[in-house]
Amino acid sequence: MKGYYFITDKRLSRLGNISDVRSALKAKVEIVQYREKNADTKEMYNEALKLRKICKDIIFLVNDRIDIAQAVNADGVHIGQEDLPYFMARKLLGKNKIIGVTVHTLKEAKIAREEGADYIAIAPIFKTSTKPNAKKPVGIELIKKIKKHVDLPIIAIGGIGILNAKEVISAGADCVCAISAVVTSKNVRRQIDKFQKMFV
Ligand code: TZP
Ligand code: MG
Repeated sequence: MKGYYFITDKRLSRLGNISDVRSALKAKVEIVQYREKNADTKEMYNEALKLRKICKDIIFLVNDRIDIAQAVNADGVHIGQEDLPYFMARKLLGKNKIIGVTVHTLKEAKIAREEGADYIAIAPIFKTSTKPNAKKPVGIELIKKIKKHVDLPIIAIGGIGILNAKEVISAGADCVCAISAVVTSKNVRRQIDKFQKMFV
C-alpha cells in the first residue's frame, strides 16, 4: 500500500462520484473507498454497484456499511471506533476481505493490530471541516509514534492538502487521503497526480 487513497464525497464533489472515481483511476489510484453518510440504502446500493464495476481491477472498499459491501462484492470495509466492532465485521465478511480501522490513539492502533485489521487510518491529522463530528487533530507526531510501534499500513486523513502532505508522508504515512482538496478541485485527476508524485 503506497500512494493516494481515494474517498468519495458526493456533497463536496463538483462532478459527482462516478466522474471523480474515473479521474482517480486515471491518476493510478489503487484504493477507492465509497463513503456516503446521507443516502437511502437503495441509493447507496445502486451507486456502490456502479462504482464496484468501475473499480473492477483495484481495491474497492465501503465505509461503515458491511451490508452494502457484501451486496456489491466489495473488497472490504472501512470502519471507525463507533461502527460495528472489528470482530463482528470480520465474522460477517470472512477472512479474505479487507478491513481498515480508523484510530485516534496509539492504544487504538495497537488494538486494531491485535484484532487483525489489515490497515489503519489515523485521523484527523489536522483540523478539518469535511467530517462534522471529527475528533481533535492528532498531528503528525502520532503518525511517527504509531509507525514505530504498530506494523500495519498507515493511511493519514483529515485536513491534508498539497502543502502539508509531504510532512505527513515523511512522518511515516503509507497513503494519504485529502477529500476536500481533491474533490472540490477543478481537475481531480491532476490534483491526485500531485499527491501521487510525492510518493516517488
Ligand atoms: N475521517 C476523519 S477526518 C475525515 C474523515 C473521513 C475527513 C477528511 O476530509 P478532508 O477534506 O481531507 O479534511
Ligand atoms: Mg464510520
